[in-house]
Amino acid sequence: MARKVLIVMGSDSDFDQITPAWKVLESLGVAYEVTVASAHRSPERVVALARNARENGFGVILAAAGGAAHLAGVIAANTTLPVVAVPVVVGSLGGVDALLSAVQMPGGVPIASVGIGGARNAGYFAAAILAASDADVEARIESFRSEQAKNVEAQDGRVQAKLGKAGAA
Ligand code: RP5
Repeated sequence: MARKVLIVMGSDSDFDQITPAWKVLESLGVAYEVTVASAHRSPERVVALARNARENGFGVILAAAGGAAHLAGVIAANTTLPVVAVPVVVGSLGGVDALLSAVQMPGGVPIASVGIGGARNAGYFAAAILAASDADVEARIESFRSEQAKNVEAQDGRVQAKLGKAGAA
């Protein structure tokens, strides 16, 4: 059975910033579930989600949080599934704190991270992780990439038309 993506946000205030992740997953036909759990406000819930994620059919976990953003690290400490942090823009440091928390994990319990506010790429990355063992998802990613490339060609056509020239390549 196809593996799902678990999307955890540290607070419902993260909702708008993480929404692009599941929009991408929907566009690629990847199953997902979304939940709120906080590493410091509901630590037992975070641990339970992480420990049960594999047997609940998940293949990768996205963890969206701002501030000290220890959510992804705590999840990773409680599962061997791949965990991807999504640093959220919040507070006086504007997401830099969340990014650094994610990419500076001490050795032994790794997490990956997208950029600040990188929910869209988090969706694509989660799909790519599942695509390593799911040919259907891989085919949909290929199809998306092909459409994206066609869109760039169309952009070039418009730019060349503005310049009054034919394309360079
Ligand atoms: C983090 O603290 C959450 O992920 C959120 O990004 C940030 C602020 O949370 P709220 O105070 O808005 O609930 O844990």
